[in-house]
Amino acid sequence: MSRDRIAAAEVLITSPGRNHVALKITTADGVVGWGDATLNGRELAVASYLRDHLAPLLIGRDPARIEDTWQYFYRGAYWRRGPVTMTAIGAVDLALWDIKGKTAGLPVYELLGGAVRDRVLSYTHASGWDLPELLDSVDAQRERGFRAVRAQSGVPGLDTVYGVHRGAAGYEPAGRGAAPHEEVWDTAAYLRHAPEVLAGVREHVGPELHLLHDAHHRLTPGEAARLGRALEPVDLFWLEDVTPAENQEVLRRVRAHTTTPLAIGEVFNTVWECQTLITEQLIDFVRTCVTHAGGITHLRRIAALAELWQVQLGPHGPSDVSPVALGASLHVGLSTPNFAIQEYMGYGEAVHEVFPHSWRYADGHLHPGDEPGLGVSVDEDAAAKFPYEPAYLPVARRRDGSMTDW
Ligand code: CS2
Ligand code: MG
Repeated sequence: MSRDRIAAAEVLITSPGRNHVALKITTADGVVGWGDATLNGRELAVASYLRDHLAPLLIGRDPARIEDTWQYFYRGAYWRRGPVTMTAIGAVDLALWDIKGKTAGLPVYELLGGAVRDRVLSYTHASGWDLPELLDSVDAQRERGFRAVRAQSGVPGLDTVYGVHRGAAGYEPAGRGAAPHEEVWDTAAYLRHAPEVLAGVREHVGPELHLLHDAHHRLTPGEAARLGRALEPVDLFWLEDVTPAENQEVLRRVRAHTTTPLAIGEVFNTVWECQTLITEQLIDFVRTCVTHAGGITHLRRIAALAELWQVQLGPHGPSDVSPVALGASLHVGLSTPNFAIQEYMGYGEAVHEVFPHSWRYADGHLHPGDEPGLGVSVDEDAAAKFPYEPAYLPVARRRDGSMTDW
């Protein structure tokens, strides 16, 4: 029996409200697989990596050899890891799993061992410049059925704060334009305010709603330890990115001072960046994303290591992870025992138009659907209506002008 071959690999950039990069792989038998290659603020780098380096090497390969292709692109580059490389490899991986499912006539989760749960718990974002506005936002998400809500608040004295937007539009951090917006950050003001406002949210919602909060890489380990301890009465589901974790060992200090559950990993791209965090149980949840961490193939390796140390998965799922990647993450979520929760920030109508999908939200949970493959496609005519526009994530400076982490 002659085996199918990859006949084409095309990169598609579209901007329905925000930039997305998609990879379309077509086989000689006409089977199409889609991958997500969106890297917020660096989209063109991944598009070039795919167009100029990986796509030519895909032509003629056996689409069924997903693991071999992963190894070929990971080891064959010589220059390993990093968000651009791993997002490009991730896009290829998603597209090949999509093809494998379509060829088998099965949803990808069936190829990953079948469902271990009926649906995937999800959380979404709530925000407000002050406590009353934040409580309204939390209540609105509870009315939509969410059992888990992330709460982000403004900080007195700061004009901008991560995760909080002005006005009715949804929060989109990447600002259009030729350069990043510059924001001022004041950790001391944040540390004075966060415990009080999050305690106010807990008092309002009662004990059952899962509350999450994202510190977004802005604290030192000492500050993180203080915040974690101060938030223990709030009973958070997790406190996220309390400190930059390139040096994973700094979490030992945080862990020694607080029992608040910790989640880290959305900016990590391979198991090696979170290996110590996992094997020393310095975190409770690993946040690596199915696109930026090398696809389904590598996310399952991270999940397997995490399972040995009773660390759970809570993958990244903001607006800059496209519906293709959200679908892929849900196939992993349905079939992975230590998958705890999926972030689901939601999308604008134009994004749903460009990315028709079988995954569904209902009653605080998500399900990938049972279409063969990933269950997400790209309406290329609709995508063409939204051309790419340069956009960058903000940068943050302290009040003295020195750079800090946004
Ligand atoms: C955030 C992200 O959702 C989250 O947890 O950390 O929204 C992050 O700011 C964006 O993905 C950056 O592009
Ligand atoms: Mg985050």
